[in-house]
Amino acid sequence: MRFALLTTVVAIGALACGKKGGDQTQTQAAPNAPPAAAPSAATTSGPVVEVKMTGNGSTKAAFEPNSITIPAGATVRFIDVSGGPHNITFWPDSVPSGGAAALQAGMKNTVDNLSGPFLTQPNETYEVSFANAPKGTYKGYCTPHLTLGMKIAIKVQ
Ligand SMILES: [Cu+2]
Repeated sequence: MRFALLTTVVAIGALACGKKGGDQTQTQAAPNAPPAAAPSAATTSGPVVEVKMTGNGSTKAAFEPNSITIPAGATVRFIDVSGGPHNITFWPDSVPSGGAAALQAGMKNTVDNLSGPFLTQPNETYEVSFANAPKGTYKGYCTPHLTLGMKIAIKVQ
């Protein structure tokens, strides 16, 4: 009787182990998922050009530099250095034909048409991908500081 009980316990133990093994196989399959997150890296493919957003919070605000030339497919990284909140908004009628659609695809979390989110934290960044953006000049401004002349011209070569 005692032996019979032991055998049963061992049998259940073996069953449990078998089940665990099956789970491990499933868990091992999971690491195949991370590569799916890779496409997010594609948004920053190509060269990255940095532009600082500066100001003193009242009378001065600027993109530095306020005129840049970038190669086709580049990404512009805007950095909130001081005097925020800042953002980047493009005048839809200032961009080359087809440029608005390219910017819409290259701008995340927009708050309005071709208008990026407001950066409030020091060193907070916002990237605009010019992937597939036609050559030409894209004119933009910072919504809170347009009256202070915070504008930028980005020329895509
Ligand atoms: Cu600003």
